[in-house]
Amino acid sequence: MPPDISGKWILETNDRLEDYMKALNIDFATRKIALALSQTKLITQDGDKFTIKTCSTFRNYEISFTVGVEFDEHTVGLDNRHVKSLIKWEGNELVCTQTGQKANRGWKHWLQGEKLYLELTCEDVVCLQVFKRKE
Ligand code: ECB
Repeated sequence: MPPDISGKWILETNDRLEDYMKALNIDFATRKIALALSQTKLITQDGDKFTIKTCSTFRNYEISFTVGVEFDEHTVGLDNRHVKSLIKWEGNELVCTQTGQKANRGWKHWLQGEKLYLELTCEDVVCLQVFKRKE
């Protein structure tokens, strides 16, 4: 059985988000806003079907997918690129590869202790976010 990462999670720590945004060519002003934001993840998980909503006071971003089924992702409000995304379980890690203009792009989620981890990768940059459960 894969782990259950569903629930409401709030960002606790954020490492190298600015470098990740630079790798995605996000402009200076948007980076400064994004860096100052609190983020909340709302994850629903029903077997292989997921919805992940990333919410903030500035912008929200949502994806829905089925594990193992590639889909077209348009990162509206992030870097606004089109990628082909494929998400799989690799052991206890939920791993996404985002194929497109940017090399080595993707993310992975896993649970450790009471925390939800997210690694966001683009080119040679790895951003690490740690979330704790909200209520
Ligand atoms: C949606 C809240 C953040 C809004 C930031 C707005 C502009 C910054 C532009 C690009 C920054 C790139 C990423 C910001 C960090 C996290 C957003 C979602 C990252 C993501 O791909 O999450 C995955 C895994 O949980 C699900 O979409």
